[in-house]
Amino acid sequence: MQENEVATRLEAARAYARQAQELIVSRISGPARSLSVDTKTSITDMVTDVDRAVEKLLVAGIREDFPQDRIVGEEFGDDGGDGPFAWVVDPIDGTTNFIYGFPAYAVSIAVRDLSQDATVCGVVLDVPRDRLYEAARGMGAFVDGRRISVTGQSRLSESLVATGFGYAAEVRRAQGAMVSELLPLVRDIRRAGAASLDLCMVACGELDGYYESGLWPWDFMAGAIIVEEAGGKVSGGLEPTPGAAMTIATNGAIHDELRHLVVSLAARHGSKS
Ligand code: LIP
Repeated sequence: MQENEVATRLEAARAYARQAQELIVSRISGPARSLSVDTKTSITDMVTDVDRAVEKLLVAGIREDFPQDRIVGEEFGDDGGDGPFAWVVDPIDGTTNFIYGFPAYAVSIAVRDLSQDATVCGVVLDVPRDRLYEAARGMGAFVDGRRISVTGQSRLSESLVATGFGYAAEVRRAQGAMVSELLPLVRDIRRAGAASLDLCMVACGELDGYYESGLWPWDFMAGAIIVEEAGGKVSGGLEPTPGAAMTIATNGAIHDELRHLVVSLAARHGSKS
């Protein structure tokens, strides 16, 4: 029964993500390209009319097909619902990239079973690369239907590690200080600008690890189940589970070492972990 409920939602999530992709692509194709851009928490934190239109599209689809389910989105917050499942959606993760046309932004959709307080399936659609990542608990992780898995790298010094930065200047100062100490200890650092895609890149072996403080549930929930189902590990820093304080995702082999380092650097530089 529960398995069926998850499979139905995963299938629906794929369809919603494809509809969202169509809407996004229609707004950036051809000579008519025009975005209306507002700012949110700071001048660096932007949102467009496309983010809002995509979230409305996702919410309308979910509401129609699963009227009892709860829905939480980045742009409009909690849409209500009192069923046992909750949808956590980011209409465009990587909005800054989207605005600039930098090719790293995604539609991210996670489904949670509230009775277990756990994500049961997730979809991340990388719009510029036209790749659909997905996972359901216990079923493995896939990109465009092909199974994916994490790297086997066990040395942090030979690991490619991604991170990201928040929007507040003070937070960025601490994050920058941390990354400057981490850089000499790893193979290299990447900052692509879309947390959901950083996680999928860990899942499919394009990165060995990733950490970031200050993420929201819609940034990481879908990507996190994709990493775990690809054989990787996801945790917080001091906390067991990923969250606003810290999200760490790796191939598993470097997890403890990266986590230990990130927690101690965060403590030293007054950042959250
Ligand atoms: C953004 C991320 C980015 C992260 C930012 C922000 P948005 O999401 O995915 O990688 O560093 O803090 O959360 O605002 O583009 O949906």
